[in-house]
Amino acid sequence: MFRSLQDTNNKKSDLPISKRNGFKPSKQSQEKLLKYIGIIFSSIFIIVILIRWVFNDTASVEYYTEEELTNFDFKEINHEELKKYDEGVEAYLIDNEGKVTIKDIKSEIDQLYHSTVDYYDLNDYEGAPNGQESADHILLLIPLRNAEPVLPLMLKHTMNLTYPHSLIDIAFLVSDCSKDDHTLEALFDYSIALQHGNLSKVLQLEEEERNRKLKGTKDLHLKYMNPDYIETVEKSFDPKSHHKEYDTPFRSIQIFKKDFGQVIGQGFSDRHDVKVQGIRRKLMGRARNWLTANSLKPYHSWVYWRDVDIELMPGDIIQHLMKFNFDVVVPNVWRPLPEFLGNEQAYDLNSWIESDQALELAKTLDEDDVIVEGYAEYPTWRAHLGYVRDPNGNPDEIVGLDGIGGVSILAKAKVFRRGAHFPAFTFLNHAETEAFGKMCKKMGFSVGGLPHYTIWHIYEPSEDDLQEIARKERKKRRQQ
Ligand SMILES: Nc1nc2c(ncn2[C@@H]2O[C@H](COP(=O)(O)OP(=O)(O)OP(=O)(O)O)[C@@H](O)[C@H]2O)c(=O)[nH]1
Ligand SMILES: *[C@@H]1O[C@H](CO)[C@@H](O)[C@H](O)[C@H]1NC(C)=O
Ligand SMILES: *[C@@H]1O[C@H](CO)[C@@H](O)[C@H](O)[C@H]1NC(C)=O
Repeated sequence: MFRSLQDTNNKKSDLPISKRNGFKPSKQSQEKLLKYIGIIFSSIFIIVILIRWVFNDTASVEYYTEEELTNFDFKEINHEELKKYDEGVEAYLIDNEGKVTIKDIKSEIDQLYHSTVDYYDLNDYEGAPNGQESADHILLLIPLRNAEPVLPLMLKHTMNLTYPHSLIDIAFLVSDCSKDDHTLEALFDYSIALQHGNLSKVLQLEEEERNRKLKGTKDLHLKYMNPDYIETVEKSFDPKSHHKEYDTPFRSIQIFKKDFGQVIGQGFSDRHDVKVQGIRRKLMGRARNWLTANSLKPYHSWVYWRDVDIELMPGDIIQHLMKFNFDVVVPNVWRPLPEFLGNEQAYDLNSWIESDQALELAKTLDEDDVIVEGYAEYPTWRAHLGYVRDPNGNPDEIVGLDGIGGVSILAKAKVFRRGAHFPAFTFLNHAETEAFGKMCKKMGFSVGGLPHYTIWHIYEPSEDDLQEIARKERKKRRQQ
């Protein structure tokens, strides 16, 4: 946080920031402190030399030799003892006697923080289509609920991002997890490993341990998936294919916890009942708004939203989505299916182009009713991004959208600064991300989707699918 301006100093500004008028954004506070210490020591040294020169009488003046000056301030430092204050920050406070005050560190940092004045010209953080070259800062936002089992997957994807990690701040929001779920604790431990640069090692050891326990048994449903897809997944997670910044820590990670009272279960069938969709989506909207409001900093140019449960996603997705220079843009989201169900399926039906039929339908509904896609109750006849997909289509093709899904959204930060959000109430008969798309359109922002650029959601077998698989297994056993 103290470094908020470090990487953006080279940006142009409209205001006359120059050495001449002395108006300069402040730098990191600890740096400043060390600088002052340096100045104090050099001043003492110069004064001592001056006094010696003026009086030419060394005996009456107390002074330090050059060697003492360069040595004595570090003599009393107990590095072992100081280590515990070093979780991510260097917190050595040294006074001009060379003494280290440990117990005051917290309050002094607070004082230093309150003594700084930061300046941001918000025109500098508009977001550019070649954001990597202009060193645009990204805020990566991930909401989580009962997500413990998918944390390793999600974090591997995070590390797989080739956008410079030093330009990415990550913020997680953990809400309403059940008693037996340890999302928060696990996320905390993994995040520390991630920032230490050894998360891939930690995950690898965990996997080896699990494989030893389960003796290499795989999930039954994998036998029924398309072998090509399974092979692609295996290749994608092969450590040999990691890019060179894979283990590089991120600029920062923040974890927030807040419960909103989600009463609906996080099981697949619970989540997909039409009656609960409206309530569920509004609660998700609240969660997303809390997350943006707490984590968006003035130096962010882009915000990238990700759900936890993605299985395959190109490492350069941020750069790819950026280059269209849309205010809001989403990829296509599909999921694999067992071969007996047709191999694959459009997953995210929340990204769509509005239709006359749906506008007519909305007129017949109550003001507070929420239309949800993919349910017989609401025949909308909209064009879904999911169904426009051609596997061999041009991944650079973009179409305008009205509603969008939340699995993977890249938006310019200014969209949120201007007040767009994820409605936790019914807005134009929609809620959450679909309402966000509609709201952005109404506010004059460009909203688009890439029909032929696809990321893959994990496949979680439904109760029906599991029963079908069990039936097939029994049949196989009978035939043996
Ligand atoms: N903070 C928070 N996160 C949630 C909540 N419900 C779901 N999530 C997370 O939000 C993301 C989307 O949740 P899903 O349940 O997958 O929502 P969905 O995408 O509409 O449903 P599926 O597409 O079926 O997965 C995931 O990363 C979840 O872990 C919630 O109540 N609070
Ligand atoms: C990861 O790094 C931390 C801090 O350096 C260390 O405590 C931990 O043992 C390391 N874990 C592994 C598996 O290397
Ligand atoms: C990681 O990124 C690479 C390069 O874009 C991609 O081929 C691979 O599929 C990604 N990994 C996963 C697990 O999606």
